[in-house]
Amino acid sequence: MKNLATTDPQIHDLINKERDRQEKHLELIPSENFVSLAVMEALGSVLTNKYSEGYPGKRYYGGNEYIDQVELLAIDRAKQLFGAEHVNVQPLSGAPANIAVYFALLEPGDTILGMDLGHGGHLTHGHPVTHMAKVFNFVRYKTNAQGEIDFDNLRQMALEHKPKLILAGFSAYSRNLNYQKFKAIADEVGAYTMADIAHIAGLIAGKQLENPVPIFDVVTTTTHKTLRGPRGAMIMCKEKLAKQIDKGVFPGLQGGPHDNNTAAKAVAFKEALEPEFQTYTKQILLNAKAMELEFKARDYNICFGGTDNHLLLIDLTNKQITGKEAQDTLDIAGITLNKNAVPDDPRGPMDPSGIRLGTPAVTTRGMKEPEMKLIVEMIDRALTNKDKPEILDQIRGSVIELTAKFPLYPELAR
Ligand code: DSN
Repeated sequence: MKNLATTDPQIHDLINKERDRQEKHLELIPSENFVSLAVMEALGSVLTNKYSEGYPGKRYYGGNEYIDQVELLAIDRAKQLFGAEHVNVQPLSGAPANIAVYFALLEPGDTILGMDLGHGGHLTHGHPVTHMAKVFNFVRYKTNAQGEIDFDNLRQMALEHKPKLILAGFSAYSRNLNYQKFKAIADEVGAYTMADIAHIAGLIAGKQLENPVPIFDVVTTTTHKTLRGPRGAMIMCKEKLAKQIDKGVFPGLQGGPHDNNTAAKAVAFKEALEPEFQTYTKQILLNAKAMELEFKARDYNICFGGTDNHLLLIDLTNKQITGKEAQDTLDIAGITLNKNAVPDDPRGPMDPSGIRLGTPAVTTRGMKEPEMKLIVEMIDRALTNKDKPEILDQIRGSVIELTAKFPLYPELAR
């Protein structure tokens, strides 16, 4: 980065510090991952210079002959990956993708049935603090005591509230979803079906989890989580909704697409179409299962009974430590995860009862089941010694030793 070093040494320095942080910490935030150098090169390319409001062949600016080809490649590859009829690759991130769908399909005041945030849902699925909650009438379902989605209750809620859209898909729910059951209930009440697969898109693309795209009307996803692409999102839908969805994104919500991100999405989709991506995503699941078993052996309370995907939500109430204390303690030890509410959490969101962690990023580094066992041992040791700086220091040393065996970007110039 010699130009950056000369022009802006402060930013150059901070980027290198962040790079070292990523290199020397264990990244367990389940929504984070490490992209390939090819994805990074596309992101840092001259495509960042272009304006291209509109869609391939129908732009409001000239000079889009190559950008059109980039966007069409991204669309074609996404269609191949997920078997989608129509794809819009322009959403800048997950929240605008979801907002574009609501406005594309619904009228203000319409009812949306989505999962409660505290039970693993997402802010953009109708949490009262969001702007969308002022525009649409969100009704929220929950998981039952066994950590399952109670479809009888969901059907009763659908019959009572008559939603125009039923939403499946979560940011802290670790079990498989029965898409056919959602679809049957939606059909009964005449609602659209929408899945937000942001967390599990890579696991679906890698053929490890069921794909809702052929079943649901609309499926949104970010591209930077298990899918291991650049920050951004996309919307997949049935052909009959294509025009509405495209208009919902542009001009309904966004301006010019970020063409460098579109190119990087295309690169990530190409990588995800390779057989190695299936091996990678299979290992994500094996690693999450290995963590689950090790946590259970150490008497940790895994919400929803365990995991079928890449993430674990852990209720720490029986460990006499809060989510925030755990996150802060693990930060000192070099292990990064996030505090998270657990179902019907009696504590507030800034210091909830749980932590959320996942395996996509450590799996990208090449770590496998033995390393997962080691990581859980380190987490447990840190949490049980949270007031002993010398122990946290020792764990920090072990983290540096472990991460050095699985280097990130060794060939990337500084
Ligand atoms: N922030 C993402 C996550 O961590 O799950 C979702 O928006």
